[in-house]
Amino acid sequence: MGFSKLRLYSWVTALLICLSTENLSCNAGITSSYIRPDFFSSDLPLDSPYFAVPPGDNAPQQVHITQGDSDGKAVTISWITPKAAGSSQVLYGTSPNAYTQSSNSTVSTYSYFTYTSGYIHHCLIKGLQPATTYYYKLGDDTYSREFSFVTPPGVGPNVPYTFGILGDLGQTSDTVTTLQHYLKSQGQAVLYLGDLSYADTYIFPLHDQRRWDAWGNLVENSTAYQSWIWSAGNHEVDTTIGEDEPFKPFLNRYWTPYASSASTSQLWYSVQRASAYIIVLSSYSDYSADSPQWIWLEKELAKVDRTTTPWLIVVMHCPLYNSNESHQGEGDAMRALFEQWFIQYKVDIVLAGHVHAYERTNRISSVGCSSACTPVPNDSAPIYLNIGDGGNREGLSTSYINPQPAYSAYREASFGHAILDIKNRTHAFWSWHRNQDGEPVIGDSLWITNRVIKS
Ligand SMILES: *[C@@H]1O[C@H](CO)[C@@H](O)[C@H](O)[C@H]1NC(C)=O
Ligand SMILES: *[C@@H]1O[C@H](CO)[C@@H](O)[C@H](O)[C@H]1NC(C)=O
Ligand SMILES: *[C@@H]1O[C@H](CO)[C@@H](O)[C@H](O)[C@H]1NC(C)=O
Ligand SMILES: *[C@@H]1O[C@H](CO)[C@@H](O)[C@H](O)[C@H]1NC(C)=O
Ligand SMILES: CC(=O)N[C@H]1CO[C@H](CO)[C@@H](O)[C@@H]1O
Repeated sequence: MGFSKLRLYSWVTALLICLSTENLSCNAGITSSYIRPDFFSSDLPLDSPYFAVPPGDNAPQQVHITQGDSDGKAVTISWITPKAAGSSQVLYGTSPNAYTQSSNSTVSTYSYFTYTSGYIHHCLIKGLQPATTYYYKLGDDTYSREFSFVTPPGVGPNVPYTFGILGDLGQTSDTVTTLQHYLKSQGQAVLYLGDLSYADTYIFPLHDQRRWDAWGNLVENSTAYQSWIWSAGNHEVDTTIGEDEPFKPFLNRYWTPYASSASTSQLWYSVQRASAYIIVLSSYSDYSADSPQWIWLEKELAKVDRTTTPWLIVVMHCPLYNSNESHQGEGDAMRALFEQWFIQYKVDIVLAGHVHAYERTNRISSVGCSSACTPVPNDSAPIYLNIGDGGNREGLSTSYINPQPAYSAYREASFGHAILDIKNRTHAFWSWHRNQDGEPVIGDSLWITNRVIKS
């Protein structure tokens, strides 16, 4: 795109943002005046081989799985058939080609302006054995496809587990690099930090829903084989003039096991996986005092038993701390409400995306001081990790606050992904991998010691 077209694009996008009922700020209800700078990496074209659909007229595509209950004995398998509902069955079992069990899916579609989605299938499979490989088959006799996944080990204090951390992926050539590096890692499940397809950045057609389908196919090499634990970002809000139902495409396409953690919304929930207790929050839903999300989180934090799940991890889209000029201060409202709880309950790490760069803070707190205060070291506080660098079309956030604030331990405006390798109840190894290097090269790393269980 030429310079003047880019300017026009930015201007029209900004106008649409102002007109939409939701806003890009993390302060639910207040519109951010932030307008992105004039540089973008382009999305791959819709006919890119990375978005190719499987052969067969109505073959299942965009296959993805996620945890289906609170402790990993269930999985939800989702897929889309483009032309007809077709078979709603998942055949599965513990040996390839010997499918001893079956389960049926729900099927639905949604419309967005003139776009109508394919047939979206969600199939909840319960009663799975821990640490077991399951093979599954979708489709009918003519167009069937087979995949497999490994269930997590049973929940317990000393269970090692490796999480991949990805955020703000989009669908550019940088996205492909991030994914291909992640696929070579030892990650067993993904904690996804929000902002998936960036379909909402399109104006012709407005919020181009074909980009959701393209994205579903792009990430299938990972999402069909391991659970991605989803959180929603500002690009999932997806409202614009004439389409005012917030999160419509996301909620139709990506299920979460919210009911099993007594949540009333698909957008915030918790799961236990191995030795980790993961709390997912929604930066773009109401979280003000006494809102449903606030009430749920207050109860949820009190439920966590660190002798069973020593690792307490909070996932959200908008960071509570970052020293980046991009999106400055957007996390302040949530920080004012939740930071004291995170310290009280000794949350180990808080993961966020949104700012297109990598940053790791020291353990610090701003509790009890006004907005312009300097955070102080606090051993009970979480480390705040910002991994919004999956590679989307909006490019990197490169302008930092200088000098680097004392709370910021490491920051770099490069695309990449991170790995959280939980070794046992006391130690986890954190590593961040920038795209310019091969996957085994570590850009930043740290041994993280558990905040509660010390030996
Ligand atoms: C599940 O789907 C299969 C194949 O479409 C069908 O034969 C069966 O009746 C369905 N079972 C239930 C309980 O709906
Ligand atoms: C996914 O796997 C297929 C088959 O190996 C490959 O052709 C495709 O490029 C892969 N996609 C990505 C994003 O790496
Ligand atoms: C950490 O922060 C909490 C909450 O404000 C406070 O009660 C505690 O005293 C602080 N601890 C240290 C070591 O500063
Ligand atoms: C946990 O793993 C770390 C790193 O391998 C090791 O130093 C530590 O002794 C282990 N702790 C326990 C309780 O097993
Ligand atoms: C989003 C965010 O947390 N931005 C912060 C950037 O850093 C300044 C101070 O250095 C904070 O005031 C902002 O809140």
